[in-house]
Formats: sequence, C-alpha cells, structure tokens
Amino acid sequence: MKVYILTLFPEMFRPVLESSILKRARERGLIAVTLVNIRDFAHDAHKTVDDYPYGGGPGMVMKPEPVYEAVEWVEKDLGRKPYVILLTPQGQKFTGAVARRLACLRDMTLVAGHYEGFDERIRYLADAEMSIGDYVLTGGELPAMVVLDAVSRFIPGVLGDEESAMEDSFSDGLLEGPQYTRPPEYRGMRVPDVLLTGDHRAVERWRRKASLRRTLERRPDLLKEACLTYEDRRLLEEVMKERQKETQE
Ligand code: 4F9
Repeated sequence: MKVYILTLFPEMFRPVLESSILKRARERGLIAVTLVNIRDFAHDAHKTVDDYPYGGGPGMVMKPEPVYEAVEWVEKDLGRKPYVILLTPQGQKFTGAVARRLACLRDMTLVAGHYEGFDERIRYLADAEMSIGDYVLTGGELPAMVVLDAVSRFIPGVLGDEESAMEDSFSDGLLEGPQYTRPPEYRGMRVPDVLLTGDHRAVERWRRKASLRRTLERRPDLLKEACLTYEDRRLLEEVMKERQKETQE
C-alpha cells in the first residue's frame, strides 16, 4: 500500500516508521510511506499555513491553499486520485473493522491538521473523516500514526505467521483471554493447569471460554454484536452460572 502523510511535523513520524513492524513492512515493500510537509506548499516567504478565523475568536485556522496543493502533489505522484482521510474529532469512529477495510486500499493519504482547526473547505478534499476517540489532541499526527499502525497489521505479510491479526482482541468481536508464559508458578500465582497439559482441544475450549468471560466482565456491549456459535452460547451460559456461584460465595 502506498501511504502519504500530510503534516506540518513530518519529523514526528520518523521514529514510528523506523521501529519494529512498520520498518520491516517497509523493507519488505508491503508499505511505502511518503511524508509530505504541508509547509512546503505555503505561498509566501514566511511559509504561512494558518490564519486568523473570520468573525474573530481564539486560535488559528489552517489555510486551505497549502493543503489543497499538497493533495494535488500526491495525485500527481500517485498518478490517480488518492483516497484522502482527514483526522478530526468530528469524524467517523475508527475501529478495528474500519482498519481492516482500509487495509484493502491501494493507497491512503492521511491529513493531520494542527492549530484550532481546518478551514471548512479542506473537508471537501476528504473521502473520509476519522476520529480515534472523543478527545481533542494537539494535532492529527498521533491519530494518523494510530490509523497507519492499525491498518498495517491487516495488510497480508506485515505480521509473521506467529502474530496473525486474526487472533487478536476484536478480530472476532471478543476480547482476548488471559495469556501465560513460564514459570508455571510465580509469587504464588499459578498458571491454570489445563494450559500445562498439552491437551490441545481442552486448551482451545478453555481459551474460548476465558475470552467470553473476559468480554462479559469488561465489555458486555461487544457480546451483542459478536458472532457467536452454538458452542459459544453454551460456554457463555456456563460462565454466567459460574459467576452467579462466585457472587453467592
Ligand atoms: C483527531 C482527535 C482524531 C481524535 C485532531 C486535534 C483528533 C484531533 N481523533 N485532535 N486535532
């Protein structure tokens, strides 16, 4: 996938692009990232990219011209219309399901704004607006990194066989259950016996049930949307009975 990132702070992205999985994905040619400095498209000698809001008020607003021209530069470089995503708190909620869909795109252009906001006309450039959560940040850079990271993990080959994105929390709409590694007992905390047995079917059943239990306890809202098999529903019944017993004790 070809990714363009339009920002006033390209240096913020370098450490992220040069670390671990994203670095490996770029080296393998699975993702190509181009950082585009919006300031390079400013018109005046002062490289102005923001201005006072019409009608008054606090803060500065990003001017439309540099962002429009930066997107036009991307279109030329790419040789076709890019898919443009604006990172804003007013956008569609970015979820794992959205990330998985975006991973099918040939290209993705992330526009990170700064200052108090964008000139409204910048929104007309975007195919989508995305929010990573209900909070305001100092800019769209961190959200752009979040989107890039989450989308990358769904691009085939980015994760090794050992680290499939399909096994993670949310991939089937449930949270992951607890995981353990050695030692079998640490400071009195024991690894559940079933995991030490080597009985793969019993382990799988235990994992599924633990995942259902954790989702019920922490995110019952997810259970309504999750796609559960007949066996899942039976395991969930068991969990609910166990929890009832636990509260009676
Ligand atoms: C963007 C916050 C997406 C959350 C952009 C300030 C933002 C944001 N999700 N905050 N600029």
